[in-house]
Amino acid sequence: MLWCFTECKISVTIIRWIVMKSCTMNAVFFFGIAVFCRVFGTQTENENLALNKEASQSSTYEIGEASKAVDGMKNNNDYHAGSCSHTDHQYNAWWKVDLDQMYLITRIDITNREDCCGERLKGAVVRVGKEMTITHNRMCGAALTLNQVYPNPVTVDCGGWTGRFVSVQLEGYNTSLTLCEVEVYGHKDTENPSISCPADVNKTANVETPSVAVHWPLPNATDNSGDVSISGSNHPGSNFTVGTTVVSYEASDPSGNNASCSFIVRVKGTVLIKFIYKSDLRD
Ligand SMILES: [Ca+2]
Ligand SMILES: [Ca+2]
Repeated sequence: MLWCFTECKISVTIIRWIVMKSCTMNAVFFFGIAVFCRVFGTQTENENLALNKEASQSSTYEIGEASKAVDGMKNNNDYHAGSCSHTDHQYNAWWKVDLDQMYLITRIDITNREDCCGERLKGAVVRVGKEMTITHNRMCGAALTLNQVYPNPVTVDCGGWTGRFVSVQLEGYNTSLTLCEVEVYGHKDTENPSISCPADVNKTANVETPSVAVHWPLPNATDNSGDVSISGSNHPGSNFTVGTTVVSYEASDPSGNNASCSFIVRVKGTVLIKFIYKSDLRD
């Protein structure tokens, strides 16, 4: 055993720990708690990404500021202990947290109030996405049923959707939204999409129509996030003039990871030869 330094990347902060490390086993012990992590690796799935992040809500009732749902304390048996968010009684009450960065979100644990009124969470819709306007983001499953809001925590499966904003909203209900804690788990997406382009295309044009429309199938692109967009330098069906053109495509995922591919469009020219018969000649 040796005393040495190891760094573990946690969210956007690199915390330098003095640890007792077995340099042969790459096992790290921190104050007696065994933690295994890769040096400069990504954060673990056990990190609550929402903890102390910026939260907001549609309105605030008494001491129930939005930040109380991400303060790391639950106290779900006593709202007056001051660890739960609480909106006014209103239609479509909402709460959201800004995670600062995009993450692949696997699950969200919601701690519901248990000293009273827990049934108010029935019908809550959880959304994840990149948009500040929460209704533009994807729903994680269906609205919560009465059976789901007990017992704590209420676990919502987000299926790995990518997002920066996580929201809870009582869509279509006229009541208060109270959340004693919202924990968000997932990880950054560091994986590039994959994309494959079609084969090169060869076409022929002639002197009377020096450009020709060229068609090709769109590239296949996939990503671990299940969400990939494609952009290209040219569109299928575009006119190409005689010569060689490199057509390139780029695939992007919501976290900004990219991949590209290309293929070549070759257009050959032909000479139009007209035969003039002797009988057609005139003096
Ligand atoms: Ca709390
Ligand atoms: Ca990706």
